Amino acid sequence: MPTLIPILGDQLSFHLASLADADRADSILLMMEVAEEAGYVRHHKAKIALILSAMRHHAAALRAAGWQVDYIRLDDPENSGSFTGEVARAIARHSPDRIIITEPGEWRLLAAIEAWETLFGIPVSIREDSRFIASHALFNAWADDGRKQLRMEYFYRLMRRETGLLMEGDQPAGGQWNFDAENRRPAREAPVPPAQPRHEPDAVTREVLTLVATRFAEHPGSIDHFAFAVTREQAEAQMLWFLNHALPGFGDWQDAMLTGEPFLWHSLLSPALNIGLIDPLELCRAVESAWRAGRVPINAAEGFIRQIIGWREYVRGIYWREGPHYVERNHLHARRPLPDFYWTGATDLNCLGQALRQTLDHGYAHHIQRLMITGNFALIAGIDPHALHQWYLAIYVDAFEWVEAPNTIGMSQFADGGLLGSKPYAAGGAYVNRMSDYCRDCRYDVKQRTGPQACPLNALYWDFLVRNRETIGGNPRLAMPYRSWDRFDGATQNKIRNSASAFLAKLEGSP
Ligand code: FAD
Ligand code: DLZ
Repeated sequence: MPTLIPILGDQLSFHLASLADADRADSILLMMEVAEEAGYVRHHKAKIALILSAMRHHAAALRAAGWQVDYIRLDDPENSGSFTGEVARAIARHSPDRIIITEPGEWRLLAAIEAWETLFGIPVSIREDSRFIASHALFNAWADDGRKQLRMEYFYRLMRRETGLLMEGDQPAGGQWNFDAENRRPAREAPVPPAQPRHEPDAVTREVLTLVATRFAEHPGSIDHFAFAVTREQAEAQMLWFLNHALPGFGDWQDAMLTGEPFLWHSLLSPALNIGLIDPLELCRAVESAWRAGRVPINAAEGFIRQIIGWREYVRGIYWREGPHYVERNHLHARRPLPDFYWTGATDLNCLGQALRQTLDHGYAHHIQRLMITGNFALIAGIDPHALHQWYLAIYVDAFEWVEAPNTIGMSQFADGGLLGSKPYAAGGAYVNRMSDYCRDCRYDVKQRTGPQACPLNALYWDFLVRNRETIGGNPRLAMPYRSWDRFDGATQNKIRNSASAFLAKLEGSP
């Protein structure tokens, strides 16, 4: 009797733990397009298209490599619509004597898979996902090692030592662990960014795009510009393009935001990494080689490698360590509903409009847009972090809960009370004006604090600090802004708070 090996839509790699010792002649690989996965949050059309197209291409590659693949298409008339339903049908077809699966990327699915053994009466082995550098045991050993705080920087140094990346013996290459101080140059100094390559849809992708356009017409976002890498070859081409054209400027300009430039010096590799088309370590080794060959500066190579072996591995460790209820945390008791304009882009704050409209157009925004535009607005406006988490999970093509939730709940909304960040990433208009050209074409004046022309972020920022003083007022990293607030006279303080209240009252009825 064969072994049934389900392969999920973000497990599109030949190097899966569940395949490591599998016998091609005696294994059935089950790949399932199911409506439940498109609907547990209302995913952006481009995200559904990316996953279905990449799954179809991967199934063909697996077959070409000699694997037996049982592939369930979304429009198969018998499709039950869920992983559990499809595994039940596959068991009836193949009578396997066991199931082996690589762990999924979400608590929700892990719970469903853990129920299969009892439900189906055959052994189910769930294997740890070996596509990550840090195992659960390694992360937990680090976290449990008598630390008061789980700071990414220290975890990152461990990852550098574990991988040997950018190391000279036991010392960091270039004499420093972190070159961030040389990064983050403001947008107004930025040269013209390199043009991203397009991976033109082939017949498989075009068929998926038609399916998505009809079946998921009500879902947010556009697929008109769809050009993501959906095969390993395209992902490798994207990686090569990045190494040659964007990586040299990545360090300097990683925080810059420019009107009409959604991608700038970013790699757009998160979808390929997260669904398994590219191996993170292979990518980091290629980046290191580019630095060692003198093709890119150290601040670019180190800055990029830190995002992958530092942040990416670290947020995953936090997600699994903190448990399924992490996504419900709400340290600041923020309760305001998510404004409708997050789904439409229809807002007259130009910074938000720019970030939201490119998100709807592409399913993509870069890190600082996610953190300091859409995330910052939600934070200072007191938006319910769980609603925001569901939005991020739905709207970005690279969003899977293990990576999205700690970034949203923790880094961006401080809803976990400071597990990921030592202070909330809250900012007024001055930050946006320094790091972007968005304020130039905005109907609001970034220099004004109150009044009808004033940038709403300014009053909201102060209002956020005052509203949450009881919870975060003792944070030493916020001592300076609280001192500044206390120096305003009473009339100014009132004006600021009234401006914020008036804006927030209108927001309830947005757009
Ligand atoms: P680049 O700027 O080229 O960076 C290179 C790579 O580093 C990325 O591909 C990614 O794999 C990794 N990386 C960078 N920052 C982070 C980070 N903070 N956490 C994890 N990996 C990181 N990333 C996701 O992959 N999926 C998500 O669902 C996601 N949600 C986010 C939500 C919020 C609120 C915030 C603030 C960040 C989120 N990120 C998420 C992190 C980051 O914004 C994206 O990884 C990045 O924008 C992807 O674009 P890129 O590949 O062009 O990245
Ligand atoms: C996100 C997604 C979507 C939209 N559709 C499918 C699908 O039809 N089949 C599939 O195997 N996976 C899909 N996925 C990805 C899963 O939701 C993913 O495996 C989980 O989010 C766990 O990370």
